[in-house]
This record gives sequence, structure tokens and C-alpha cells, in this order.
Amino acid sequence: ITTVHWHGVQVPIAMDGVPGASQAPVEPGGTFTYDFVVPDAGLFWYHPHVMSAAQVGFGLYGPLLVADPDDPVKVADELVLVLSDIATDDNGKLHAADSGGVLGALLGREGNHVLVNGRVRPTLTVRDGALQRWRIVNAAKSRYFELVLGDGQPFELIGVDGGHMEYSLKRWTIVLGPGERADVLVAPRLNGQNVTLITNPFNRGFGSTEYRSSDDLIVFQPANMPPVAAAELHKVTRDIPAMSAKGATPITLDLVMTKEQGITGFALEGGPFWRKSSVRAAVGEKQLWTITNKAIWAHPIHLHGFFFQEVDEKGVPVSPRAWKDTIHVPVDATRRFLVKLDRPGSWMFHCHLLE
Ligand SMILES: [Cu+2]
Repeated sequence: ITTVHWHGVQVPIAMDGVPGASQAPVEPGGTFTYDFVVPDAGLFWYHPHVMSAAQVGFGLYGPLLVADPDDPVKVADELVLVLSDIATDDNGKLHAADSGGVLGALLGREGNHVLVNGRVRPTLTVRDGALQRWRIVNAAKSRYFELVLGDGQPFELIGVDGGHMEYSLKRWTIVLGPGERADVLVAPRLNGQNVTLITNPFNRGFGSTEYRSSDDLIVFQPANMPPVAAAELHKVTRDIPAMSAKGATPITLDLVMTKEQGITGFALEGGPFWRKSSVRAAVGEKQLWTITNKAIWAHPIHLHGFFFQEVDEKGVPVSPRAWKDTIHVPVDATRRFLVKLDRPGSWMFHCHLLE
């Protein structure tokens, strides 16, 4: 059985792909037609919402790029990079989805091979210094990516989950938790050599980086063309009105460790109906969510169906303002966001470590 969830796309609830909440799961040999209008431009992605660790972990996912005809950024060389990983043995046989036992489920199992668009360490021939635009999605079931190009070449981060940000940022690394997206401008300087995009082990907390090294993601090799002067990574801006915390219903959620029948796990607790772990809202209600991570590893929290604006402890949107659907909550940290719940339905929120 399976379903398809359209991560980040503001679909009607009947198209959200959550079995039990929005549709019945699709049986083997069965069909279900997803029919919706894409209301926002940006890079989204789709994946099953049934037995996600196995189905996503074994490769059922893909990108959905919604182009904006009025996009101010016009770059000829545009690349969609779907980052993921997969666990196989030396003969290419897939590991069981529950390998690593309880600890594997707790920390989040990562595949031993990192993938870019389904391939191990692909090579792309590019013109030295030419401007490129990369649309990147982290489709891995548990792995965080911390991207570095070559010896630390700059990126201009122009967009995140829900399209362009209020203004772009110069960055030397790009961190993406599972489910998150980034839109970057980059002009790789090759000087006649190959340059590799790598990912460093990202420190999610206790024991998550020990004995681990960097992995190669994709190799850029110089085309047989004269280099161009490294292109200027221009600034990109977007008018994003600031949401106000005035009148927002406060919702408090704690990410905690639990112990039930001797098995350690995680839970999201809080809110007025914490027993059911559900948050209630009237259609059109604005809420201020406060999520505190009291567990020992960082978690990416994903809200279905809506974009939100991250805010500081005073309820003021952080700069640059941006629309997000997945938020990285580090260990012992609190993250807050404002969201307007303007479409009816029973929408899920969950950690995007798919275990
Ligand atoms: Cu997702």
C-alpha cells in the first residue's frame, strides 16, 4: 500500500496523501488520481506517506519544480539536485529497512551511499566560471547535508522551501535537514581541475559525527571551452510582508524522549490537546508555534499544507523573511513560527526523520 504526499505544495486536504487523515491508502494494483492546482512557485518534492522509512529510503521520491513565469532570476544553466542516500551491501543488495535495530530507528538510519539524482558521485561538465542556479532538495530519510563546494567557493542563497527570500545571503556552506530545500546561485571556479561538491557530517548532537568523514556528491569537470570571468553572484530580493504575532493563538510543543515498554523513542508533546498530539484551529486562525527540543538530537519538523514564517522570541519574523514548511530544531533549542491556517482539514506535523 502507498500514497503520495506533495511536500510543500499547498494542496487541498484530500490531495495531501496522508492515509487515515486525507485518503485511504492505495492498495497494490489500485489507483488514486491526485488532481490539484499548484498555487506557489518553488522547488517541492513528493514521496509516499506510508511506511516512509522503507518506501522513501529505497528510492520512492522525486522533485516537483514549479516555475514562476515572472521569476526575476534568469540563469540559463539551471540544475535540480535531489540529494539522498541508500543503504546497500557490497553486492548492491538493499539493507533491510529496520537494520541497526532500535538505535538505528532512534538516531535515524542513514544510507551508506549518498546519491545525487539517484546516482553515486555523478560528473557534470561545466564551463569554468559560468553562472549556474541550483535547486536543491534533501530527500534523504534521515541524513542532514552540509554542502561545501571545492575549497569553500561561495554560494548566494536566494531561496528556501517556499521560493525566494526577502533578500539573498552569501554562504560558504548550505545546511539542509531532511525535507528542506535551497535555491542557490554559484559560479564554480575550476582552473582546469575538477571541483567536487561534498557533504560534511552534520552535528545533530550526541554521537552523530564521530568516526565519520565527508562524502563526495557531484564532480564538476571543466568543459573544453575558454573560462569566463567568474560571474557575479547577484543579490535577489522579494517583497515578503511580515506576519504579526498580534492575535495569534500560542501553541507550545516539546520534543521529548519517551520510554514505553523499555523502548526509547521520541514524541511531540504539548498544545491544548497534547494527549492526542493534535492542535486545533478554526479555519483562518493565526497561530504562534513554539517548539522546544528536549531530546538529544536535532530534528527537522515539517508542517503539512501551509507555509510559515520563523519568528524570534518577541514574535517578530527573523531576517531575511522566508516561507518555510520544514524547520530545523537543534538540541536544547527553541524555534518559533507564525502560521495562518486558512484551509480546512486534518493536517499532519511531524519530524521528517522517517523512522
Ligand atoms: Cu516530506
